[in-house]
Amino acid sequence: MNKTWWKEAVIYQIYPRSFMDSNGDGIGDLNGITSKLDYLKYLGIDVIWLSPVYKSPNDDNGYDISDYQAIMDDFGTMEDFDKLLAEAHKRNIRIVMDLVVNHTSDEHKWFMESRKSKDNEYRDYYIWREGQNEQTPPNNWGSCFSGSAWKYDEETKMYYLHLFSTKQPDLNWDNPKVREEIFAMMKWWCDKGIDGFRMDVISMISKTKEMPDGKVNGLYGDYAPYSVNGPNVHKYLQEMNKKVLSKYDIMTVGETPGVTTELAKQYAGEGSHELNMVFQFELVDYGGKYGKWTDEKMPLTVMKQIISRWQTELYGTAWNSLFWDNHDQPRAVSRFGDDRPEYRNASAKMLATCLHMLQGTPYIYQGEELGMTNYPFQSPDEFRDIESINGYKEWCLDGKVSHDVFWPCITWKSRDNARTPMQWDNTEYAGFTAGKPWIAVNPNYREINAKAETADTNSVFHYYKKLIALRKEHPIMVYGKYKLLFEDSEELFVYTRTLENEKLLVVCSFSDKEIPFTIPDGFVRKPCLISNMKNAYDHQDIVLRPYEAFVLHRYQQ
Ligand code: TEU
Ligand code: CA
Repeated sequence: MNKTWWKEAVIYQIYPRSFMDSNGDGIGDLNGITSKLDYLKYLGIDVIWLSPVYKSPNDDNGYDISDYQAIMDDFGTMEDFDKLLAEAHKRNIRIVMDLVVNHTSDEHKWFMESRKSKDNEYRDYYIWREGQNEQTPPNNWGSCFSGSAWKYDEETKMYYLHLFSTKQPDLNWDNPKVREEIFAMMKWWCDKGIDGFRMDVISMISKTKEMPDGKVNGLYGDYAPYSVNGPNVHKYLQEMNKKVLSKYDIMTVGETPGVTTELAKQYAGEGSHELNMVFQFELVDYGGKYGKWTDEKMPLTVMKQIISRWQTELYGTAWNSLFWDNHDQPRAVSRFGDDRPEYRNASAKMLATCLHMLQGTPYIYQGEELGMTNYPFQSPDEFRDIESINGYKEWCLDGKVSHDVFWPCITWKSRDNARTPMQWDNTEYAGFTAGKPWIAVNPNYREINAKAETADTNSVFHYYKKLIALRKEHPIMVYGKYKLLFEDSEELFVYTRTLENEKLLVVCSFSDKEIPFTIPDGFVRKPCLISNMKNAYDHQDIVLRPYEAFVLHRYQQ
């Protein structure tokens, strides 16, 4: 297996709008991020993934880009960006940009041209189709953010495709001019010195020519068979790799809804000349009662099967990316751990242990290192996210399901859980802004904040710091081979990693009860690399406390 810097790195995701506000307008910005680089350096991360900072009307908080080579007004200027990049590099921190090229904003100049007339030179940059009439779109596909995936455009009396919001028209990747423009833009950023790309819904860029109705699932037809992992996606990524990626020492991670382990080997296989790794969604897309909205919890055995399949099938052939949460997901500790006050600290550390000891590149989403929790929503007016706002309207206000039934589902999955401001200290608005924040601060900032966490050596923060440092000392954490033990347990996630004559035993309790446990032969009294409890692990039969996690290390005789 090739050794590379991005396999050994730990990546920290920043959602700039909610990270740090430097000028009191209530919106996080680039100078805010620069002011917190020392905090990130102290944590020990190697790479920042910046969610989009480009010019945008913010229909989807920057995932709707109107100019790929300019900075969003709310976030600052290109000079601020250059300063952030230089200051990060000074600290040996790399910066990976979000590349959102499945769609643009409808305010991008390409789309403003495209919609003008059928013979405009930009017409074919987007996906236009005739519908039967103004009320009947070309097919029954639903958009990710509710409603039809087609919008009728008065100007030319045709429909354009938008798999996300109506303000995010899908680009037509079959047009070679579109690809050339995107590749040129990517080179421009690489020449500036950025260190890679996280590619937004990159598995959705290639659509079939025929666009028949999809199977109705929920309220609309499913577009996936015709636009996810589509006919030319690998061809286009290989072209991108050849013309851009291969010319720079950068890393790439594809956000690939619908990816399987087999496809991951194509997208991110050693030697497939596409991407370095992909994000898979099997852990986070579990369940769904009303579209994606659900309050179902994944059984531990199911989680272990999914993780084990990815660990085993990609071993030696492709590379995993590891994450519990991001800006689109609820908070990790609330979803997979236990955010009740007595268990929050232990279960956040347990989840961190479980993830960072797996093979792959770990991603930390801002605030995860503090054990930040879901937001206690009281009313739908608190939503800021287009997906939650439209979802509430489509399912609840339009009368398909009652508020009481729907509320636990939408509050459990809402992306706004992850988007409340970073909790820096216990002053007003958690030290995020001197003004009024664009989205409410989680009221638990008085207890959960970076100032308190960095001051307390027993904190979630210091545990993450230690895990990151361990990764630098123990290549087995990066390169060791994975094996699952006790696969039928609904309480314990136990696995080993093996590298030459070294072995790690990773034990994580996902239970709020005490669980008896027999330490496998050969590991009793072996050095403990990290544990979230005070325990000697010097007897074979022990009782694990709620959410206990530890890692033992041995050399084979
Ligand atoms: O997300 C794409 C995606 O498939 C989902 O995670 C989506 O956000 C939604 O939760 C589906 O239920 C990416 C970005 O990460 C997201 O923030 C953007 O809104 C989206 O693409 C469109 O650019
Ligand atoms: Ca600001």
